[in-house]
Amino acid sequence: MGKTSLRVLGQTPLNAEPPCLVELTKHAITPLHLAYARNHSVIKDLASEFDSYTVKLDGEMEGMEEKVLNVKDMIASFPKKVVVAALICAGNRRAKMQENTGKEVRGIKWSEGTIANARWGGVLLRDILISAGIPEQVDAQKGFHVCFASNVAPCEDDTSYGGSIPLEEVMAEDGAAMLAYEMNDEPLTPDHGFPLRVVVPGYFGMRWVKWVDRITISRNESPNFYQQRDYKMLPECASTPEKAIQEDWWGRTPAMQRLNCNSVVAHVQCLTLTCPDQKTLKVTGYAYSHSPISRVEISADGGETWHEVRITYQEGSWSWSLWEGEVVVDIDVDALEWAGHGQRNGRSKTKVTVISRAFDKSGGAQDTDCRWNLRGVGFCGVGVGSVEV
Ligand SMILES: Nc1nc2c(c(=O)[nH]1)N[C@H]1C(S)=C(S)[C@@H](COP(=O)(O)O)O[C@H]1N2
Ligand SMILES: [Mo]
Repeated sequence: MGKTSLRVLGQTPLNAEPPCLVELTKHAITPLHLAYARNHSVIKDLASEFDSYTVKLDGEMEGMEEKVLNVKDMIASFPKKVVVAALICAGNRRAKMQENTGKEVRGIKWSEGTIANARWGGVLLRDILISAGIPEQVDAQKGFHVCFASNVAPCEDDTSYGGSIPLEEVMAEDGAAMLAYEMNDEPLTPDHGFPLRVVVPGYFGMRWVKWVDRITISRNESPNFYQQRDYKMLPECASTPEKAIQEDWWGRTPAMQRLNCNSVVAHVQCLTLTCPDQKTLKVTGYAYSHSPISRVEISADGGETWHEVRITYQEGSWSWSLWEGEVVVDIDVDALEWAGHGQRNGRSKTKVTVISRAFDKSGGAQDTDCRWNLRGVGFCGVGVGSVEV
């Protein structure tokens, strides 16, 4: 699938992420060859079915009209919307959660590369739903959910793939929930959902249903496994899969929906080599939240002092934010040489760790106390990077 630059964590179904954060964060818009792949089923190549591919629209809302939309007609008849938005897996940083807590988490041990900031082209779901008679008044939308489903292939844990988000979010006038047919100005590739995928900016990746073929307006969230029994930040006491089921933690815990505030250190570099007892470190990384990032800070002393960094890229309301900044650290040269017993080869160096935290424009902050959860989802402990100086 042209994903040879990715580190493969699972072959069937294909799950893979870019191996190098320096490379990933070099690009404001993630090129296709660095866009991670996350699949709960085989990847269907639907090219030969494009002409007859339809999306069924139905539901239990009074006054709405059931429709079967031919994708080709839909693309031709609704205005095209283009939006930059970051697609992020809820399992991003899972390995870090396990590393930080020392407790086993269940799931693919993703590092910090399951994020793709892309330009999505498609038709607004709002336009489609209005054409089917869904009311524009917020009052009438409350309590309903838009359930997306893909029935093209059976999944690991369910016969189909599905997920939902609240109807008001889809209908928001300043929103951009869409059925996308383009990624980075090219038709979607099979692995990213050709011919049509859901794009819900500000929401976690599992709601961005690929190969979508049914949209249902319902009073309930999607009944699909991936809405009900996965992608929830279970409390720490739900410590085993059995306990989670017996004590009904899946039923009692809300589904993850909107992105949480998060930051990751991509690279720490030592800038000055001349002065032995003081080093300037250059630090880069990315951050995201459900609303635009307002500030990112770094610390080289374990969180005692924080320094604001520059945001070097942000586009519209839903892109990731790239950032870079410098921090000066004092090096205790005497302690170093003592520790090395006078041996200089390598032992005269010390490791400096830099951590990061982010804030967003809605007043949210990265919840760096983030605890362990069974499925290792939503991890947002401080971003961490280090360098030998
Ligand atoms: N039909 C379908 N849609 C899906 C999935 C899937 O397995 N099947 N995976 C979801 C998850 S968990 C994520 S993170 C994103 C990944 O999208 P990508 O493979 O285009 O990067 O797609 C979402 N949509
Ligand atoms: Mo995901």
